Amino acid sequence: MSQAVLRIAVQKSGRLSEDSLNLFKECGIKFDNGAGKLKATSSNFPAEFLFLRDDDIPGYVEDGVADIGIVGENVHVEVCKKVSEVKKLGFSKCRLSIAVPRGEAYNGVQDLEGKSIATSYPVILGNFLNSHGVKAHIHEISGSVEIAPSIGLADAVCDIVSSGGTLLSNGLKEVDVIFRSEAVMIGYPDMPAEKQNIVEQLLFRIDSVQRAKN
Ligand code: PRT
Ligand code: ZN
Repeated sequence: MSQAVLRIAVQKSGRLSEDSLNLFKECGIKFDNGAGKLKATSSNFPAEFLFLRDDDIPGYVEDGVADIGIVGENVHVEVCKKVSEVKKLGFSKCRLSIAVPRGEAYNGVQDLEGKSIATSYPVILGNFLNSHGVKAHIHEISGSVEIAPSIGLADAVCDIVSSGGTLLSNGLKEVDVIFRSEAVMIGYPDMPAEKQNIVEQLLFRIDSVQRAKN
């Protein structure tokens, strides 16, 4: 009988990649992720790594092509796939915030009534507005969201903020934090027992690494 191998989806290159790879390395899991590689098999742990765009990871896990994956909680919640959050990982922390032009007054979410808001996160923003009974036009764009007010595309933006530097350099101010995010491990909900077992071993190692740091 062939031994089960856990397929792990990680971001190929971006803000999650380095910390994701370091996490596995700190767990003592060896693999070769040489430049341009899309797949790597560990030499000392029953795991195989798939290097993908972060947006594609929840779908791969939902389809069972990957068993687990690492994404930002913002992506996990936005895409609403049938995958479960297995563990919060504590890195790639950021927030999803509303920002308006610096010179404009903002006294609360009700000020967004009737306004147009540019975002790449229409689901999370829509839920936030609904929960406050505010009706606004959500303008979905996939990138360079912060430029929208200055080119007349929207009155406000809802985007990921980390240092705040990008908002500042685009003449915007952060006025409401609507979601706080960090990297999370997501998993296929109906994993066979032998793969579940490998996930347990991995989680045990991650816990030890995290405990040693605190
Ligand atoms: O290519 P691929 O699709 O895989 O990557 P991506 O470009 O979609 O994602 P990437 O690598 O930028 O981000 C991956 C994840 O990192 C996000 O989903 C978040 O969970 C998390 N993260 C943490 C961030 C940031 N910090 C961040 N600062 N994601 C994006 N930003 C962007 C933000 O969109 C804005 O343009 O950085 C800018 C703001 O940064 P500050 O520091 O100027 O506030
Ligand atoms: Zn992406």
